[in-house]
Amino acid sequence: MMTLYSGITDPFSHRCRIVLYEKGMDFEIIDVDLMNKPEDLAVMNPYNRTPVLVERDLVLYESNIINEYIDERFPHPQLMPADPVMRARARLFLFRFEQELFNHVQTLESGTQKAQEKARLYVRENLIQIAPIFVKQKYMLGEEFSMLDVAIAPLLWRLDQYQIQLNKQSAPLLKYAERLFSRQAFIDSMTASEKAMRR
Ligand SMILES: N[C@@H](CCC(=O)N[C@@H](CS)C(=O)NCC(=O)O)C(=O)O
Repeated sequence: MMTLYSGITDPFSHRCRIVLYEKGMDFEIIDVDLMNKPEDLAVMNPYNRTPVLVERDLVLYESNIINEYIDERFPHPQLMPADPVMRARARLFLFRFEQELFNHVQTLESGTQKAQEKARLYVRENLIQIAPIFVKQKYMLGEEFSMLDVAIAPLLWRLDQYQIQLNKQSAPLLKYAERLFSRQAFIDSMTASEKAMRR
């Protein structure tokens, strides 16, 4: 059985929880308090961060790497595209999400006021840019839910918490976000602390 060491408010762990619930197989989640990390976290992950996935003698860290492993190990429903060209494009998108959005999470959560303000503006601009995608399609890659939707969902859930307000032109993105939040796997994936982030 897979065991996920998961931060209770950590957006990266949230991504892995979503995939585990989308797959509907057996797994165990160990809640990690990042203010009081268990000693073995640093043994499993040299960066001493969550999430970490353990399956027998396999120990993985980095949310996107964990998620691709789960997707390959339990192929239904498949979350990475089957076609190599589309899969390569999906990986490029995942990389861009990290660069333009998720690399700012730490600042948004614990940076100085000035750094937070700058990060908010940067993330906001990048989200506004992708909003038009959802005028024509339901999900990031088209009509099917995929790993890209998994990757971005925890950030969209935290917009209020990070005090990021989008403009009117971003309405299609907010509608898309509601579509993600209404999925059963997304609802099941949340910790009590995450549920309390949005009313
Ligand atoms: N790139 C990593 C980021 C993981 C990460 O930054 N985890 C944070 C939680 S928000 C963490 O464990 N921080 C604790 C620390 O750095 O002390 C991933 O995708 O898994």
